[in-house]
Amino acid sequence: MTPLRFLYALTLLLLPLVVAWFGLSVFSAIVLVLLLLLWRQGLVLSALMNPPAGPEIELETIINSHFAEKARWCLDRLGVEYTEKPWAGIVGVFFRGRTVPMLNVRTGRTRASVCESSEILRYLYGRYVAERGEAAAFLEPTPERLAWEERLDRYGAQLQVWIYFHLLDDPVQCKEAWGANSERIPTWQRWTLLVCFPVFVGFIRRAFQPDRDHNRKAVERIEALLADTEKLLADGRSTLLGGASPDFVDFTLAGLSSLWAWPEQFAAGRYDEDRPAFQSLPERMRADVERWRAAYPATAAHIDRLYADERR
Ligand SMILES: N[C@@H](CCC(=O)N[C@@H](CS)C(=O)NCC(=O)O)C(=O)O
Repeated sequence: MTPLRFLYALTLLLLPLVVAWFGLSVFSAIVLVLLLLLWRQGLVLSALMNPPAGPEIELETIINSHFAEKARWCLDRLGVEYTEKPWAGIVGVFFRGRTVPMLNVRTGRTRASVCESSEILRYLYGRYVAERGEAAAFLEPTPERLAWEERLDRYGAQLQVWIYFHLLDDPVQCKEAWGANSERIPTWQRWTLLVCFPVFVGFIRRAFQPDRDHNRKAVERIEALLADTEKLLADGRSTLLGGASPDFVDFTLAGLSSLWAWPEQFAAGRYDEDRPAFQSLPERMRADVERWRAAYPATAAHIDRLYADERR
């Protein structure tokens, strides 16, 4: 939001107070409303005449978000220039009602936004396949890849239940994971996170219901998915669906699994100092990770290899 739009929104909020405070007449209130409508129209037209400056492509994220990592990885792989705008966890969804990743692109005189990691990948393929050819082939949405992505996205959602089951009872780690200590997050967001933390925790508990029972079911589903990837990878193939080089399904599996595999090359190492150390995570969470690494060695090795070889 530009400063002028912010000022407009603030004025809109304060207007009823001004009217009540000064005991203005109905006629004066109508004049103020008309002036505000005029101001709004001015903002719309000036935005059209002077398209906002700023990056051509911007990815709004939460640093440690696994869905953001999926989109970030595909953007990196595609090799397009973009700017990342990290937010403190929950601030964006709570106050703006949008999830991350969110891609903002300049479209002529206006800007367009795409939410949902899968929709972002579809946009990137459509936008860049003609221009980049082979370099965009890893994003081609074949029916088989799309079916796997759908399953993997559900696995990503189960992982959210699992991680919140462990993290919500550990406020220090939870705040850190949401970016409370990160210098890259605007100060106002970090303060908002600290002040609103109990409300955010309540919101997440309502949204994900990460209690013992739900966590058990989530873990069952996570393990069912990992058992299936393990079967595919058992023949020694180097990509999940058997292609010659990794595609977006591999990056989706690895990016979403970053929540438990905790790879060193997460986000290509851009946020090393903003991630909690694996050893500092709750013990029961680490126990699950060790169990998964032992039970699904081919999948764990695939994820580790993708991060080591493809995410530098
Ligand atoms: N299905 C969505 C899931 C996105 C999602 O759940 N994102 C989480 C972070 S992993 C989020 O936006 N949380 C809200 C927030 O922290 O602001 C996608 O694929 O993008």
